[in-house]
Amino acid sequence: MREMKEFTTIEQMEADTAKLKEIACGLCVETFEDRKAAQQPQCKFGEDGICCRICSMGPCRVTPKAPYGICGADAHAIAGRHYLRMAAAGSAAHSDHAREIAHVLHKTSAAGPYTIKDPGKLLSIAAEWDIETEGRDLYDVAHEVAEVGLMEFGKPFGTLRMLCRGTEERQKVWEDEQIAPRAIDREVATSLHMTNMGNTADAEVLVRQSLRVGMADGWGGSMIGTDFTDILFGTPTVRTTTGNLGVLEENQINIVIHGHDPCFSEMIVLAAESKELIDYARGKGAQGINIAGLCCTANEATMRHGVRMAGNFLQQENALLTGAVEMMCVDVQCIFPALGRLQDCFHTKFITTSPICRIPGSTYVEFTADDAEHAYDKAKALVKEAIDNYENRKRDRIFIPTHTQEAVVGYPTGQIIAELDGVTNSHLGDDPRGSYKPAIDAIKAGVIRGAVAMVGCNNPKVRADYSHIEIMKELLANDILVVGSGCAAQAATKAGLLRYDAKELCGAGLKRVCTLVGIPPVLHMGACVDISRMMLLVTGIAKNWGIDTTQLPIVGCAPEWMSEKAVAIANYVVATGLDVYLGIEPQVKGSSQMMELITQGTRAIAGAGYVINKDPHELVRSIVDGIEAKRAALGI
Ligand code: SF4
Ligand code: MSK
Repeated sequence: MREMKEFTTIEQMEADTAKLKEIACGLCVETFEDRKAAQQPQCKFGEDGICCRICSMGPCRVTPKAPYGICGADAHAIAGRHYLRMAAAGSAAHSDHAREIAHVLHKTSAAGPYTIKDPGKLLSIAAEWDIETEGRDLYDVAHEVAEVGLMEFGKPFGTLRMLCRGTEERQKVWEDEQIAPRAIDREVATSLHMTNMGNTADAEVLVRQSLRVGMADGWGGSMIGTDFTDILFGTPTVRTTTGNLGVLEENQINIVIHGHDPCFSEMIVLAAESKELIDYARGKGAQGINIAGLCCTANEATMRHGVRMAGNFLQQENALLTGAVEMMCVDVQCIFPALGRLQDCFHTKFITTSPICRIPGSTYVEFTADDAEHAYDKAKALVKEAIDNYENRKRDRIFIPTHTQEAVVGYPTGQIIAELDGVTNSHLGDDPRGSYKPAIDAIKAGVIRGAVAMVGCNNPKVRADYSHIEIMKELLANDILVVGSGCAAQAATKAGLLRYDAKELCGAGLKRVCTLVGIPPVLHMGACVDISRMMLLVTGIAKNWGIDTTQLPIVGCAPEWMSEKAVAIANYVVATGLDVYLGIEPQVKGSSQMMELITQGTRAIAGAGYVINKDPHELVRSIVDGIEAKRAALGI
């Protein structure tokens, strides 16, 4: 019998990080741990969300002695305004990423370099949006779909088109509660306007707008981003890859792609596959070109090309510290400015590519949709530059950790349902998969007790990846299926939880499902923007069950979140009717009213709210209890 490969423990990951940290110390360069230490104690007013610098009469800090800012704003208004600004900034980030993808879609042509990889998805969105397709050139249709998508950002009237994908009950909630988003940009601008000096000071109204601007992300920007990315680069399919820093290769040209927007990294991946450049690399003494990913660009590229994943958010400095990276090529979001200084100690070329993300110390090679026709040539030039840089490696400074894990990735919504449908239909001669019934039956029967969307980042406030991994393992043991995205999915990758044999960690019911269907118990759904896929998955289950999403034994969990994007996400997940379990407290603790609104108040609006607990073991117990309470309410 084949022996099962060990799972990687958090201690093994930490030992690797400690060795890389020693290298940093030896070179007298700082890492996030040093900077975190230098920031202690972190400002309590900021932590509690009760420092306001929205106008230049401030900054105003709320204390028992001074309970109001100069304008008279109280702690609830100040904390509420900053919370809404976080949600608006997060929504803006995801949505602007999507806008860039829409512009690239608008530049597609049969001549390339950007072509249509999923014409079926293009045609189905065209049909959904009443765009004529009969007898038309595919690229004409693509350009019109892109234009209609772009109108969603700034249209003057109506609400977002994709809201009609929701359950009827949800659509009514969104309409009745006035949280149905209008144009994406309008919700972001309205949020900034509402929080501008001298505007909304009512915390309840600020929380309601947070839900609305979050919805503009999840059912607008992110959903458009995901769908258009699939049209451009293909809807992901299941494939096997490898994860953790050990994917960097001692004898190959290592190019790390990092960020979120896959448009340029797709070209880097294609360029690195060209025979011309592989031969060039061999001519320089390397065995090949190894593309590895960080953060969500890794998630995008792995789902479509099997690109190996070097790690998540807090591993970005570690990747450079291996001394084995010829080039780190970044696009947007979650990129440490520290990389600009760190690269000076190594031969690594740090390349920024987006006007949205300019970092001192980097070399800027601009990529925008306006210049899409030259993207492949630019990518080739960069890959060649990385190859030329191989000879500059400081070989005495190389340390590549050895831990790697296999990972099965690429489960978009349709794939998950088709796989689960395989449980009952696998005996049939043809393959009529796609019914939600087996998935629903498995939940009703209790073979699967429920599901958790594990999402979010790393945050140095807690032990990196510990909460992700501990929570996921305990969920599996309780027969709760996990779908993951973003850095949470990468934590699962590093630990080995995306392997088929991770079913051994499951309770009897989930293990049986994984065995019958042939899936890992943690399903990799993609990047942060792909949480929109999760919203469609729960919506599909609810519709086919004949209930609303808020009744499902399905919740979201972000135990190590840090980004403003996570605030936007948490808001749209709650607005979709799913409770969100957080391991990091939102910065509103200084306002009892805000704490009550985000944990209880939203339940009256959307039927869901936050549960916050810094202890991962207590948090997972409350998730299990929450799921069991939903089951009891359904009588299953
Ligand atoms: Fe102070 Fe009010 Fe200005 Fe905020 S808006 S800085 S509380 S005066
Ligand atoms: S990369 S937003 S640290 S998930 Fe999407 Fe990871 Fe969070 Fe960035």
